Amino acid sequence: MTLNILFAARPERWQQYRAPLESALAAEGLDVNLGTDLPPETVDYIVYAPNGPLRDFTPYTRARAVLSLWAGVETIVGNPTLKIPLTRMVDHGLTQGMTEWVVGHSLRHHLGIDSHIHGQNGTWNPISPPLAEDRRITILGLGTLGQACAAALTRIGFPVTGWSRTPKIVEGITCRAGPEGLRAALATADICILLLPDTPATENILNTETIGWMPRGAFVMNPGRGPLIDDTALLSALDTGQIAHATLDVFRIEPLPADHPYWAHPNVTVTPHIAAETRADTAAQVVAENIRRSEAGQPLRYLVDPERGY
Ligand code: NDP
Ligand code: OXD
Repeated sequence: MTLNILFAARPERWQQYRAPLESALAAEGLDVNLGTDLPPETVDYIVYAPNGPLRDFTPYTRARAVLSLWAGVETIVGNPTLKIPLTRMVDHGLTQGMTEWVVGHSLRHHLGIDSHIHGQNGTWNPISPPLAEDRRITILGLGTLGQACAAALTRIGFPVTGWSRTPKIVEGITCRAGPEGLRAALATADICILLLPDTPATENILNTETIGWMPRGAFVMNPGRGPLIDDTALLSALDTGQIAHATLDVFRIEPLPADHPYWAHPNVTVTPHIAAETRADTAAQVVAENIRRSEAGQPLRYLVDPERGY
């Protein structure tokens, strides 16, 4: 049977994904009709990315699942017209990219690299940075990406604490969980990395009170989602020195408006939502495998729980 698969994303994504999806679906032994404009009542699966044309899922009466190309699903999970299973993206390229971004920016702050890049004024100032074992890192969010980053940072020698919604045991790191575990997790956050999803429970998780729980002069890195941070509280903590520097990849409004105070702040680094990009080749394989599983009556992988919102 030929499966009708709708690709619902921004037009430029179609150019990027068409060939990888076609070959990954064929490799799974699936006979498909893949397109961007199929009659809704004929569609069997929807491959989805934010900012595309699809808002109303009601006409897709036959569709069996929506497969997100993004790990973060906050733009779709609360859509009241979505009544079928939704999967999120878990993909090697995404995980490896995030690990590299997190390790790179952590080492920048840990080693004080900026002072050598920007401080070449003829002064010989041989102050050595501490060893990794003396710089504590806390990762808020201990899922696919948080755990991968924790493993990489631990290998370098950083003592890592992770915080999640449900209790966990992860070898080599200190695990804290739930609202009652947040204060202890932040108390050792010389560097704090946000890898939480954007849900009602995580909005403004870094605010005036919780930033105050962190050691003075801590570094904040947010590759998670913009709403995790109360921006006013962060700017004020940067001004008082409670936070030494914030490296931010994600924002409430993207692209970050040109007049946003983050751009001009000397202790903020903005990266344009590039911490981890879904790579078409590997992501297409994840999507194809899930469609094959669904057709074989096996459970979908990486299912989103609409109640939890991630
Ligand atoms: P996962 O779903 O695998 O992990 C989410 C983690 O957050 C889990 O450990 C979960 O806890 C924890 N969590 C969720 N809600 C709470 C809460 N209320 N309190 C405490 N912990 C909570 O997601 P990923 O690791 O794959 O991705 C994380 C986020 O990274 C994505 O949602 C997305 O927003 C962002 N992202 C950003 C990218 C970028 O380029 N900047 C690229 C890809 C993703 P538990 O384990 O108990 O469920
Ligand atoms: C994602 C992202 O969620 O790129 O995949 O932010």
